Amino acid sequence: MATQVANKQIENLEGTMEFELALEFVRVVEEAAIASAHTMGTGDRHRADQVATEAMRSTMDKVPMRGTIVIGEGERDEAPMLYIGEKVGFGWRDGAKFPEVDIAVDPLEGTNLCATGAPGAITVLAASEKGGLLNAPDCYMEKLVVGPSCKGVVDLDAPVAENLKAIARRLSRDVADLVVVVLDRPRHEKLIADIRKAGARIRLITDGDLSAGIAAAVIGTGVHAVMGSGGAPEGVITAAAMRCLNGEILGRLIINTPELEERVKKMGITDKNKVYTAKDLAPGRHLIFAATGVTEGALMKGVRFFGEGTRTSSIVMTRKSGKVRFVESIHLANRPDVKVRFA
Ligand code: VTB
Repeated sequence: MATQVANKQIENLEGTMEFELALEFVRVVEEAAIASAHTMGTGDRHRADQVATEAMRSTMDKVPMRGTIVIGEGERDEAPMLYIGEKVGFGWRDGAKFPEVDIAVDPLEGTNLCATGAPGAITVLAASEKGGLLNAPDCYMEKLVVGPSCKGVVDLDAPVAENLKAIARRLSRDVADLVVVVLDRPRHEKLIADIRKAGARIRLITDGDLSAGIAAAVIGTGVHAVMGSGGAPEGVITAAAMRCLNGEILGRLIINTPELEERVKKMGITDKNKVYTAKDLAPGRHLIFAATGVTEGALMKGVRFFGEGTRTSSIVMTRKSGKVRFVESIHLANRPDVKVRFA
């Protein structure tokens, strides 16, 4: 009986988690974005990442939750904060009143973009009930991201030309009308050649396959797929976004050294060739995805400083409650002459 009551209590907390924490997490990504935007264009990517991490960490501690970082800045001994396993939020002090959540963070996705003032840098996190996000190792992941209409018709092992044909068919257009986003890296030389040979168009990006993935899952962005390898942790955060947008990510860890093989074994991953779907990577019933633009982007504007305040554009999505919210915030400076402007 006592456990039944306790289970019911946990269920209730989980059930309200999306409502209670969505806006709280917007605060977290906003503060990180403002901090890193101050370093925009300074050429110092480490500093940009550091200030985003610090801001994210300190804001997170004001959130009424019992949070655990499952994807973060690194292992405990290599990252001073937001390390894997770190407890965050003020709920831990007050016992079981607050929801227990797992959190995956990427305090600054596109550190180079921010350091050079290039478009597309974002601060981002995903959260779920306990166990709702795969604890992916910090290695590369082969990825294929598509929108809702292409779910189930693409295959990570199929030739690129076949996947493109399937995507084109589902989107009622020719392969030549497709735009595929690929990270501009030497390792993608063959992939790029294959996409070109198949007749599709390519948008090469220097960084930031996470935002590109979101663009691919949304109609009207002019991006139809993301292909190639990038970070596995970002793959999990992308998966959380896909579950909120009904898109799909297929991913496979690239385990190419004996050390990595050992590490994933320890993490309990037995099949290193497994192709993960969005649901495998972010299985949570309750999921929150929050991101703020640092520099200009396709989905969100960058941070704008205007003397008496700061303006930020964010997106926050929840899976179970099915909301995609665009949050435009004005953060007023504590000054007697403060004004709010609408545009
Ligand atoms: C970066 C970054 C991506 O993967 O490329 C990184 O821009 C790893 O790739 O957005 P490199 O080591 O080749 O830079 C991401 O962080 C995420 O997938």
